Amino acid sequence: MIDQVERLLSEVDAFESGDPDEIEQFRIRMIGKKGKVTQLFALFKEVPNEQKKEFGKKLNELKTKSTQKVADLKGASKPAAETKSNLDISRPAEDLTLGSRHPISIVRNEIIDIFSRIGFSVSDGPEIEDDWHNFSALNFPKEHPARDMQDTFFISEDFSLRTHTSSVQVRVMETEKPPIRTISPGRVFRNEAISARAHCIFHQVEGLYIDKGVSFADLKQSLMYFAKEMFGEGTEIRLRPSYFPFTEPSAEVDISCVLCNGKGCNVCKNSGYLEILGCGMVDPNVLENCGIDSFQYSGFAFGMGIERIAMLKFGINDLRHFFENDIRFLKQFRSSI
Ligand code: 2NL
Repeated sequence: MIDQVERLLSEVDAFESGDPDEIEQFRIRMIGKKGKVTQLFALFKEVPNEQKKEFGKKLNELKTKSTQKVADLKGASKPAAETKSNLDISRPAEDLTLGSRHPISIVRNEIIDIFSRIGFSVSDGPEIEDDWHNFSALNFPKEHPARDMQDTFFISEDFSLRTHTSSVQVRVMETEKPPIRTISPGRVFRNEAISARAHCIFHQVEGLYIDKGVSFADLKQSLMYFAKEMFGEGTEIRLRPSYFPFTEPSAEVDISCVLCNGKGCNVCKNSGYLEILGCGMVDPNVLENCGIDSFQYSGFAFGMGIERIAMLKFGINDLRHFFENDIRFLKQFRSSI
């Protein structure tokens, strides 16, 4: 039995490891509750009397050496605690886990970037608006359905949540002199049932350009530049006549389908085109309402839903994804702006 203790002692001497799991296995085998040391202590009474002294001594040695070995190896396997004297101030910092931008922010920033390259500034305004800035100044007739409770969130008799960011541009026209070249991105609110295609809160960018001699050709050229920058050089645009209370003439703008390049697929419903925005020449009544002489000045304006642009750009088929903040959706988007 003394031989057995001696073999274990040389095993302890020889054991080396930096792996915490291996060290723990060794500790359990030697000095664990059912380990070798415990087993051998239990056999003590069976040792012949004349060997008891030596056996006891060796066994105690086995216990202390094993305990010491485990403590030494465990200490060495842990990185030394950083103290003031060994602090490495040149060590690169640990990686920060970065979040990512929301796809609506990515597309909004890209729209701002594109229009700022052709001289547009960014304007901001309140989300709670009075009737004048949201409707009356923009030529909405008194009986227009948009003024109805069904379509607009009213806060009081006189105030509502803005239904478009044109209200911001009315404020710009009232306070600044032409030339005016500005876009207004922001949240807008409409009293609609939530579905894959509609939401009661969404995001818009409206644009306004007022100066002497601004024409429909300027409007077309600016929107063609935008479409090509946003969706690629090969993108074509098409204008269809439309109606808005605040522009005359008005048009809706389509781009050649981003998926089939105009050949026809199920996204463009075989038309080859996708609608992206509405636009027109600012109605002279609107200019006059905002204190701008409509005989001297003309202007164009346009409005687009950021969600719609983002859905086309990223191939997203349900508007509700933008508002649910599911991390599996959000983490797919990366951007440089
Ligand atoms: C759409 C259509 C449009 C405008 C917005 C505008 C603003 C002022 C004066 C005249 Cl201050 N017009 N904005 C013009 C035409 C269309 O938006 O479908 N938006 C999502």
